Amino acid sequence: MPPKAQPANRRGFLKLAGATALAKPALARGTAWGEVAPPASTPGLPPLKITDVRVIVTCPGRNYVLVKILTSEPGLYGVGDATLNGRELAVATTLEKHLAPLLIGRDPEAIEDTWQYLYRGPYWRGGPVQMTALAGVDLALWDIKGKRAGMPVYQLLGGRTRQGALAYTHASGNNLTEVEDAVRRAMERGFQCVRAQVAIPGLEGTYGTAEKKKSEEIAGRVPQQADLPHTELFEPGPYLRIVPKLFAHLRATLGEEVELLHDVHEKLGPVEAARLAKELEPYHLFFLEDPLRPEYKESFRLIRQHSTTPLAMGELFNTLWDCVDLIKEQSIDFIRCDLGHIGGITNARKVAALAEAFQVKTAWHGPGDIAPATHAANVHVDISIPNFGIQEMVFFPEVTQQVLPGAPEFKDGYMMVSDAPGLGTDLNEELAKKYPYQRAYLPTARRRDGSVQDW
Ligand code: KDG
Ligand code: MG
Repeated sequence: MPPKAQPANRRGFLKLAGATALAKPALARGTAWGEVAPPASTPGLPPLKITDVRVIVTCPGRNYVLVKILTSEPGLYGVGDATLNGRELAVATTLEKHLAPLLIGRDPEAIEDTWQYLYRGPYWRGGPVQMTALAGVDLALWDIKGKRAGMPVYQLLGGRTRQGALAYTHASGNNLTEVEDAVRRAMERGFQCVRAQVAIPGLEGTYGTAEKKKSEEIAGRVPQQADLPHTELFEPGPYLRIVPKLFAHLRATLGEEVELLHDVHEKLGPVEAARLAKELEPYHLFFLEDPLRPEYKESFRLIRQHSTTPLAMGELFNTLWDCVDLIKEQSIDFIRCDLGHIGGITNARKVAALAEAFQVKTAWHGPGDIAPATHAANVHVDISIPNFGIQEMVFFPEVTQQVLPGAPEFKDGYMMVSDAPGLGTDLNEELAKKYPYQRAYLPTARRRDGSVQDW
């Protein structure tokens, strides 16, 4: 016989209530909501749930990984970018096999809760693969929130602080005059700020200079034809001799007005980087980018002690915590994380707020190997924070724009984001199928003696 449901007297009832409370103690304290965050309580709107998570890997010109999150509201979905150049399938698998099952049924409006759950929940946190997957989810959720609110994401972040994001493009060449010509072309196109890279004499395919095409017309500089990595050569001596000559030439021929930048791409040691920063001082760079490997943050002090060339760092960082020391010591002037590799807008706005407190500006990574959704996210953050510095940009080829429409537009030296609700970017799923994934790697680099060098 089952026990009677009703207690015989009040004392018995209290006892039973107590027993129930003991059996579910967390519920009684209001902390046992379970795995799924509480339903949305936006007044006037029905609760919303994630109903499907689709991961699309496509190669319209180069490989991209997209995350499409569908919701219980018919027609309401968000698209995020989860591209990690050369490791696309690792991120796609993480999303499909590990994150998607955790997302189904959750409230897409609870972005911060979902971020914390996916970042801290698995115990194994961080790293480029997981943080890129997380960024894909994060961007899709901000896209959904904006669409639901009928607002572009920058409005959700506090509204405009500026009309557009000051942009820089790339110029490169095999010798000083080729670079000069490329900078002039960029200036004619409306750029006030240009990153300049030159080939190292005697070494094949220096970083940033491999292509023969006008660098500002292609999405990224890394050719993806080869299905195995090709190897470039690097030697610090010739590199350190040619780069100051490049900037002396550019200042002599182009004058002081154009803002010039240079990417070291984490290739140098501390003393070499300090020497380069010091020798570039007379040419007043807007910034010298990523002079050291991300493991060696303390070595930035040495560069600082020897030069006033502004420093930027961060495209290989994966979390807010990677940025903390450099920012709080004011060892850099620009933090340039990749929103697509540090977990999206949710983490980037914290990086920006931390940087604001220490007079550091933002310069988010904006190469061709992240999809238009991340470029749009960059600009939504850029135009809604007080301490924006500059935005790297590329022009996507026609085929990429057809599959992934809505990239921010370039106007008179600035990047403009659309006022469409959400991020303003989308994915043409049918067309994406026509461009299946192609195995491709970033190049690697070696010294002349055959030893491994950072690319
Ligand atoms: O995939 C690697 C590229 O994103 C990176 O080499 C681009 O350094 C880069 C930059 O500054 O755009
Ligand atoms: Mg770079």
